[in-house]
Amino acid sequence: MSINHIPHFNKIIADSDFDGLCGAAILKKYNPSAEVIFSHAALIRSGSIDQLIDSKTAIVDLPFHEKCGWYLDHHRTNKPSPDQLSVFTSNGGVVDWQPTPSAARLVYEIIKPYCDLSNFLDLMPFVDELDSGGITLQQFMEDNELMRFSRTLSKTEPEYMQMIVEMMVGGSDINEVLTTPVVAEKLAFQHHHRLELAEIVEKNTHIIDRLAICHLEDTGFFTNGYLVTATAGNDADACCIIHGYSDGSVDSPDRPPLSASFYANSFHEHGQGRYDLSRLATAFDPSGGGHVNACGCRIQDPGLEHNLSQWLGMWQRRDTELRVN
Ligand SMILES: [Mn+2]
Repeated sequence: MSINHIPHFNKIIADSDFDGLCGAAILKKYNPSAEVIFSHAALIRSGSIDQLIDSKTAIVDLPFHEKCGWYLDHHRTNKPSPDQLSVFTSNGGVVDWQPTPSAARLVYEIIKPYCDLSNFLDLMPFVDELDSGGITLQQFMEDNELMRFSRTLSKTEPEYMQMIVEMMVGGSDINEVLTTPVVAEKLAFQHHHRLELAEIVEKNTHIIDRLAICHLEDTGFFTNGYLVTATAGNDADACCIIHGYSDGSVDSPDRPPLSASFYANSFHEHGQGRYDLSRLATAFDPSGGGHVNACGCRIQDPGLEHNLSQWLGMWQRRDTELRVN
């Protein structure tokens, strides 16, 4: 039996980051018998997990999929079109899309009236900040346990992710999670790994016309935008990170394909909200997208050099081509 407007669901498919993890854990706290599957935007878009999605599936913090039953998200480029929406809802689907700072926040507000979510309370502001570029330079440099924890979350660690979901469903707060031995061990690793990564990023980043370009392709290293924009400091308004492998594929989690991520410099006073970076992410890859300030795509034919030089051109014409009104 479902309560009020909350649809029946027995499966939760969520993004594999902190936002997706919290969104999934909150939904599972409401319905502990639901199965949680952590996925990734590219896997939804490529159709690789179509067979897992049915009308009892809730999708959180990921691109829209017409076969699911309940779609919850906050990404601007994922908002279903009016046509998609009317077809979907006439088939019984429910859409909760709001431009909240995090998808977890959206889920939290929906579930809160029906379920005790007090163990999530302390965590929510951080998840919002992290997912919407609200981390300050000071917070970033401090690299506290929550920052480190966010980097331990990955699609390549399904058992670890499930363990954390189970703890949160069981009522553990974030401090209990962080002090669990297996988590604490990963936090220590992340502390050291970041020092190493910071060196790699510094060595592989160059700035062209206030765009910091960081080449991590084929290095085995990955980073979010914060480390690159912190490295670039006031010399860049945004960054473009190239990662993945020249011989990678969306179906091999350990060896993803060549991709680009774009982030506005959230540490810079006017860094955010000025330019719509999602226009870069969707310029060649129809399945690229995300937020105005944070988005990504896969490198498309004829290849990295071409894509990158075109993006640079668009960036150099940013006041006409990317400017947000
Ligand atoms: Mn999100």
